[in-house]
Amino acid sequence: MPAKTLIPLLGDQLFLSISSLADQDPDNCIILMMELADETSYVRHHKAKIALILSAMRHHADALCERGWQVDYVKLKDEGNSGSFTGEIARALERYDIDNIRVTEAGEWRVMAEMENWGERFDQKVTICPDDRFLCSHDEFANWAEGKKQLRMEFFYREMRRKTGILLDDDGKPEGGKWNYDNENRKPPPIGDGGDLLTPRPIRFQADDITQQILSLVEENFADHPGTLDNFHFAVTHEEAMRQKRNFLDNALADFGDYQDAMVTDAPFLWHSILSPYINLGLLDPVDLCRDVEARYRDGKAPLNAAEGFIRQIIGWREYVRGIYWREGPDYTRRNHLNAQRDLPDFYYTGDTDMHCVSQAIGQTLDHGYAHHIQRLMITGNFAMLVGVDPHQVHQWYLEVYVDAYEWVEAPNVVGMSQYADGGILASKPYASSGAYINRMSDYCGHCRYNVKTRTDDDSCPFNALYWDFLDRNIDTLKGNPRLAMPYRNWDKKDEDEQQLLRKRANNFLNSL
Ligand code: FAD
Ligand code: DLZ
Ligand code: SF4
Repeated sequence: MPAKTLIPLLGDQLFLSISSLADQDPDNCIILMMELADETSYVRHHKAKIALILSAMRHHADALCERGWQVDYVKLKDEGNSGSFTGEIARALERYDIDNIRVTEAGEWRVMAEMENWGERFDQKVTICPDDRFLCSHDEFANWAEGKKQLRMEFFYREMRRKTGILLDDDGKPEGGKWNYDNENRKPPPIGDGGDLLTPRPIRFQADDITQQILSLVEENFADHPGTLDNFHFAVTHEEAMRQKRNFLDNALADFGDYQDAMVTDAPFLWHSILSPYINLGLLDPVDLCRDVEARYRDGKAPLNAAEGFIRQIIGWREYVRGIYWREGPDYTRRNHLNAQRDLPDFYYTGDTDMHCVSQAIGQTLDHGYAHHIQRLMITGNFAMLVGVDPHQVHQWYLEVYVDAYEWVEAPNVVGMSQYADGGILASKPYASSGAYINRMSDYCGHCRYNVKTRTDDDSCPFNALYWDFLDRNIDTLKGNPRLAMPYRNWDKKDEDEQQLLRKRANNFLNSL
């Protein structure tokens, strides 16, 4: 028997044509999939996140076997499981006659550093293949960024539109005449007079035997991790992820554009796709998805603001944040431009706070491992930044609690976009807001014990005083930012008494945390 190729396949590489498998002969390869203590525990992942990944891994192993691949699958509790990628490869090399190792690059610095050691650690030749699930390679992003003072997503996104031809007309011009319909993505929630709201729902997939076993495994081994499995409804196979994709295209896409930023009490999903967990795992192809969305627009089934708004998130934001992550290096998650030092409040793990917006966003996060973009940015992220939580703790929390969280996508969104801890590489100004924004975009304030209209009373919305206190506290660092000129002018216009009252209200609140 000739020696074979060993192909370690990581838990977020569940893509049937992942680069490590391309052009390989199934008869000459052993695919190694590993459930590992290192990966299940490098942060305290939400129980649903572990369940989704392990169940999807087991289903993917079956799908590969059906296609003729030989898969060696190491389960979490298998005897001798060393708990690490390196340890399991070493054990596999004892089981098989292997002459080379092929792997697709990892999605984060921590695992990439481990992978880069394999060449020295093992006698076999190691080939690390680029991850071509992304449109923009590392080199391409570096070339685009080269020499630019500011790396703005909008210009990167236009390049990706040109590269794919998505939503371009025959002359290569943007469909409808504009590249970006962001200002048509901001309608408040369409709640009727009776408070009624009909929204589409993500499919709730039934747990099969494999998923049932995983749910028990997670309950037994990760009881102290945040979140619950009570609502576990995720797709765990390629076919199920495709069904959820069709469900989104048929029932939610058309209104996605209008209500992308809206927030509603007890309505966690609204018109969002709930596809990020599957795209990030490899169960769905992001560019195929964008082409499906474009087709719905061209067939007259979705308006341009919905199609463009959705496509921008994927070939724009998603690719752009990945580029920033790899460009900025492994210390990115330790950045702390505003020198914020407070500990993350305990209620981030319980949702137990009188601030209704925060309680809603955290509550649904613990229930489902999901919150949509504006909840992550303008509720939990905004609050953490206003009160001055250490951004590394904020980063850890986001990495734990969202089922779609992998460092390459989570860290730029949290450290850069939501906490401004990278000093403005990703966002041109901090996404700080008072309660007025939350009131405009949600029905939350009507259900809250705080008064969103006032600023300095004991029952005033905490976001209001915290917003001014944040600007005041960070005046030396932020005042020179031209995009903050207006808020600072408004702060300067307040008389000393009002400034003192705002500081006092903010401090009372901060002391109560
Ligand atoms: P939709 O609203 O339906 O959007 C469609 C798709 O666009 C998503 O599935 C996702 O693939 C992509 N997308 C949208 N916005 C972004 C973005 N800013 N960056 C990258 N992709 C985007 N996304 C993750 O996938 N993992 C994370 O860990 C993550 N952490 C975030 C943390 C913060 C503080 C913020 C502000 C955003 C974060 N996002 C993250 C981006 C975004 O919130 C999620 O992708 C989105 O909420 C997923 O839900 P959905 O599939 O219903 O998205
Ligand atoms: C996130 C995760 C978890 C919870 N468990 C595993 C696992 O047991 N085995 C595995 O191969 N991958 C897992 N992952 C995903 C990895 O952490 C991910 O592949 C790395 O973060 C590199 O992107
Ligand atoms: Fe949130 Fe303030 Fe509105 Fe309450 S009043 S829901 S704390 S924004």
